[in-house]
Amino acid sequence: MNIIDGKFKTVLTYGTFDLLHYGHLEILKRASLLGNKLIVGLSTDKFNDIKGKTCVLPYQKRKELLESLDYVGKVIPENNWDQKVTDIQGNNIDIFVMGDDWEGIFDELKVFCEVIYLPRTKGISSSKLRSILDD
Ligand code: C2G
Repeated sequence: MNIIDGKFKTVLTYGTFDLLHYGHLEILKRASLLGNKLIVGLSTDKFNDIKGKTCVLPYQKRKELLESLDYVGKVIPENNWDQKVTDIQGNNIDIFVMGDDWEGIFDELKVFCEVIYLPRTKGISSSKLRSILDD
């Protein structure tokens, strides 16, 4: 139970989480501490194409890595931009969390749940890691 108001709180976040790194761990850990269960909407390979994101690791591998983290309660596929409300209602989400590079983008979700943007971890990104791998 959540020690503040005794209510079990479920947190939701989304991302590609390619080449899982400490910036991802930071936001996932902090998101998980906002509630009792963290659900991660993981962008599928097809949705990454739509997002225009190249990925080193396929969905299954990225999912496996996320599921190995104690503070990740469940991983669901993110297939499109428009599934968030359905996911929030379908999973009884109390808090929606994203890094502040998304500040304001998802404010319309405040109708359905709390929306919190957490500071992005500086100095690390999947694209930076990909460029090192490509050298
Ligand atoms: N992140 C972070 N610090 C970094 C890198 C990423 O806090 N150094 C956060 C991002 O702000 C995001 C999450 O980690 O909240 C996942 O980042 P990405 O895998 O890059 O996902 P993104 O492309 O932002 O996809 O519908 C939402 C999208 O699926 C989000």
